[in-house]
Amino acid sequence: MKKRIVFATGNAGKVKEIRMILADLGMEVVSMKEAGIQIDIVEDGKTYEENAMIKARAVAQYTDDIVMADDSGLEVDAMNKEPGIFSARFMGEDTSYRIKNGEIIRRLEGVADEDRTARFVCAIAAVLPDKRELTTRATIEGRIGYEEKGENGFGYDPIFYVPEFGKTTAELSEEEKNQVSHRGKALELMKKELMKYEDTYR
Ligand code: ITT
Repeated sequence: MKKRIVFATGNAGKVKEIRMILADLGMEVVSMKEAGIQIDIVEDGKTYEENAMIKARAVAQYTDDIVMADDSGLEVDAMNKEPGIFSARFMGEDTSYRIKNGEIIRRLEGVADEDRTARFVCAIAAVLPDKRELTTRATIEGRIGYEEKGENGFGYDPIFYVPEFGKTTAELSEEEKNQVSHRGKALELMKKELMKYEDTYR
């Protein structure tokens, strides 16, 4: 029987993007909650890859489906690459992104355009039904803007300006963002990896 993909994330913004990016695999993609797996996972890794694998392994204990997880973050060069792996926890997990984004803009007051460089990083981890493990990583380079712009996406998207588009990732359509984003590119790499292991899930 064809396996489905259980995605080990509780972030609704991620789930929406991931579903769209993985659609052409022709496999059912469900969130851990939709799969009936409700567990608290302590993300105590030191890298995006470690944290992604911690999440994927935790959920893989409860299913023989393919499990994938995403660990991602925003690195602001003028803030010593913070918040980085602590992006969700920056200023507290429950603090609104209006406040978090406002704080980053405030910390960059007086910083010139060329020094406002930043990147989104995404690591994807997968645990296959035979418990083999895979990871991929990708980034998108941009700059921190001077105000929030755009309504699409989630999290830090309204302050992440992509020079090639002349827009923030919150002003891009879903399709546009997925084509160039850290998550889009890391998942495309994961799809290629998965093809090599087709025997273990079809
Ligand atoms: P899960 O662990 O349940 O997947 P999370 O939101 O806690 O959800 P992370 O630990 O990977 O996920 O934190 C990533 C944070 O980085 C996320 O909450 C956003 O603040 C930020 N982030 C990552 N990708 C982003 C994107 O595409 N657009 C805007 N912000 C993003």
